[in-house]
Amino acid sequence: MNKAIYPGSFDPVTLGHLDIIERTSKMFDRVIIGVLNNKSKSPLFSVEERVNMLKEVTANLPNVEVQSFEGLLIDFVRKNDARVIVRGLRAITDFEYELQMAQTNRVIAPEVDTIFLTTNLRYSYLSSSIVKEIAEFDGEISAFLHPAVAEKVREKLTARR
Ligand code: COD
Repeated sequence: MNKAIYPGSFDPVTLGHLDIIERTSKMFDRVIIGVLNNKSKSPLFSVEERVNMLKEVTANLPNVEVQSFEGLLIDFVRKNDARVIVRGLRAITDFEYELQMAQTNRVIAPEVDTIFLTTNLRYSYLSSSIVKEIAEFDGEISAFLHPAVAEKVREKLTARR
């Protein structure tokens, strides 16, 4: 089976991520979204919340599955018996980090390749961090997020005040 892993923090998933997921789901038989549970960071949403949001917004894509992972990405890729990692590229600023990661992962696991999808121009400026900053200051976030995710961000920030 032709399988791809799309890993990330997804804190929270944006329309930019969703665009990459939809396009990837048309290219592969199966897409596994890997949500990093990074215990050294303090994300806005817990890993369970991020996984649940991703499940909700990808429910219309039958070949997409969502899992969390800890530790090395390559171990997660191997555990799922996949050979391809998908990453999104927005601008040259993403490129250096992405290239370093892809090359390092390839040394660790030569059987695994990383492929890059360039962002949809509509979302080329979009990042989870910017959306969280706008929401912190009560700005309008509905242009950047699925409505269900936008609602969860508002609820989370209201609960934290
Ligand atoms: N348009 C298109 N793509 C986008 C957009 C957008 N608007 N926004 C984000 N993306 C892409 C990103 O470029 C990325 O490819 C993907 O979507 C996910 O983005 P994030 O920001 O949620 O995820 P990251 O970059 O924080 O994920 C990093 C990993 C979790 C993949 C990385 O830290 C990792 O692999 N960690 C595990 C430990 C490990 O193996 N380390 C060694 C790596 S060499």
